[in-house]
Amino acid sequence: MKNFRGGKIVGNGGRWQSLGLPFVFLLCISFFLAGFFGSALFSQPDEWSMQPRPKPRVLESVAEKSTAPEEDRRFDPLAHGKSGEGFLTSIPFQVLSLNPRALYFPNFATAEQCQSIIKMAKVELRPSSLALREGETEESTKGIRTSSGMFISSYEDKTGTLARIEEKISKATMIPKSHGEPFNVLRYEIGQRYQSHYDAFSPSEYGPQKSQRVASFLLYLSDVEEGGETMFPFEGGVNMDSNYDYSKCIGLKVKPRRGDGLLFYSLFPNGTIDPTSLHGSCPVIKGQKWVATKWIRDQEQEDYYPKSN
Ligand SMILES: O=C(O)CCC(=O)C(=O)O
Repeated sequence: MKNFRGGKIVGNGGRWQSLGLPFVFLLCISFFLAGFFGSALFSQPDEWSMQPRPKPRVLESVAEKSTAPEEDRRFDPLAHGKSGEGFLTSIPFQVLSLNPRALYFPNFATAEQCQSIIKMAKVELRPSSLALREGETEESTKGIRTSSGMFISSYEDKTGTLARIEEKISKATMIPKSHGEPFNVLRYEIGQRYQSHYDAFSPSEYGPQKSQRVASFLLYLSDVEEGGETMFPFEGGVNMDSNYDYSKCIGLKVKPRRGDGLLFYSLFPNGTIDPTSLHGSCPVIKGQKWVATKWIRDQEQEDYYPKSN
């Protein structure tokens, strides 16, 4: 039985006293060292927590899982065809959704490129317009798309910025540049939005089409403090009832970040419209949103090249 009295342990401790002070001292030192090294071992930070977290890349994750010998995993370019390239291109992307097919491209453009596009667009902005269905008028569609915008072709940009972006979009989509409409640069101020809609034109609503929009590439030119997300309300096949309210801001929401890209396909590989490609822009709540949209068609655009006089 032990009693605590005056800060000293008293009781049947005669056996320890007989072993002597040096022994007790050695025992204490051994406990201390065992505790110190033991805790250091268990709290050892791993390789990942020591370094800044690397950005995940799809190709890297495939390489990590590979069981092939090291030599087989090198990314060496091959002999290329007449229209090919002798180097590898890396455009990191994330699959955001399969219904619709939507990919996110972080840091697709530089801050300087974004600034340069805003600068050239700013002076030309007009209220954005809509392609009207039969029976619709400007009056009846008021409030659906409230941003300002302008159109610009890459050949009109003497800085070459748009041509470089267009080249990269064409690599990411593997659709020739000449299938792209001019860039539609948009500015959304507080409260402005684009209600959910399809970029492809259904012939039953818009009449026969000479060419169709296959995909859309959005390049975000600014961050937005709050709101302004690009939304896909039917993503994954949800919310698809016939009474859907197109002004709602729900579903998969993509937050605009300067320089990032978003690609989604409006058509299935068989050429029919993917109903889950319905999308829009949520209202901006705080800040301003700038975005450059490129609609990509299944046919070459007649006006892609400048008219020679
Ligand atoms: O601004 C957005 O996020 C969407 C733009 C859009 O839907 C369009 O330009 O078709």
